[in-house]
Amino acid sequence: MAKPNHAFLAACRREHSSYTPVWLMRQAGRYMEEYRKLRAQYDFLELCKKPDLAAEITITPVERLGVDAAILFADILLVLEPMGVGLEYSKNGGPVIHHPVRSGKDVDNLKDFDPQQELSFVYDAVKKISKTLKNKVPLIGFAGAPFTLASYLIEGGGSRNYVHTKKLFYGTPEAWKRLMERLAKVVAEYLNCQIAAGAEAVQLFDSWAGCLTPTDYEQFVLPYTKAVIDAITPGVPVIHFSTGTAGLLKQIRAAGGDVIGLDWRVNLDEGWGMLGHDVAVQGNLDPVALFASPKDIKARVADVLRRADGRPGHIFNLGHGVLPETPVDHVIAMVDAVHEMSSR
Ligand code: 1CP
Repeated sequence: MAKPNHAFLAACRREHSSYTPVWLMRQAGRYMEEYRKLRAQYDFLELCKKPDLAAEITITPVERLGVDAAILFADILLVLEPMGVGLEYSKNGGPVIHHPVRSGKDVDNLKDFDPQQELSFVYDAVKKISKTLKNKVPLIGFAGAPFTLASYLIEGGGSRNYVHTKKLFYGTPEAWKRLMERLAKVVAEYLNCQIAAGAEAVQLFDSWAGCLTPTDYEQFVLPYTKAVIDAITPGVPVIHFSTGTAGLLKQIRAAGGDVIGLDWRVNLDEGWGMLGHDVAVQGNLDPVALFASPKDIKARVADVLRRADGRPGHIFNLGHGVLPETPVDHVIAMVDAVHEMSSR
């Protein structure tokens, strides 16, 4: 059930609320002792595939930190496994794709699958979480955006320069188009299944879009991200997240989203000004700022809030995920500071 007066959902809709809502990307993860303990017993993919554990990992930080939204514990790369590319997470958690896609033939050899059936463990987790969180905070579902997913499929893991990815769209634009169309279709279906199971908002992670030129983004990425966003169940807010895209904000906005993510490389007021105030924003504290003293954290929170200027439609977050070594008490100090200083 939607909670229409909740601060997080109100901000997604650019409605007023009595304080600025806050949550953190990667709030369920390695900086928390509770997570590390579970992780010592289970492989990462196993955790994702056991709905009881995924639900527990999702809910623990909500209770511990006092944040205004939960984010499903899962990973953007889960949708790649049923395509038959050999997804594995190495000991340190970094993803590896054993059979990367490098040609049109590789694209055509990807397995077709039904996201409703093959990823049912995700929706089971969403159902369990929604039941537990009822009347507390909204649950955010998520998926990788087509470009960021394609970059992992093609590079075989994380990358610095995205050489293979760019070579595919420069050299074989037809194969690129086929790949992006398939990813867009799968991602939209996957997100709509999460919504049907109880997710009240969804975030599309285009974490690595910042490596693109504005022209390449427009030609090779924008149409597919837009297709995903346009296909999302009407009425459910979409957060469009990316990093390093201060020079791409016009294009990111054109691709869509009710809320646009801003990272710390742009001042929040300037970024919001470039996007236009008829869209909500999410961000944008530097994740490394959480290693500063609680006094300094408070000052940096104050600066972000000052730049948001009390306008409706600001969701406080980091500009990217919380880092594994972050002290939990500093995270709590940040959440408390946002609530205290934005209270109105
Ligand atoms: O060892 C471990 O315990 C695994 C670490 C880990 C965790 C906790 C991975 C591997 N994924 C996750 C969970 C995860 N991933 C969530 C859970 C919800 C949350 O608390 O936010 C989410 C939303 C993601 C999304 C994700 N996975 C993104 C987009 C966000 C971002 O950080 O940019 C990306 C790029 C991934 C790929 C991925 N999966 C895991 C890692 C370490 C990575 C990044 C690797 C890289 O830098 O290329």
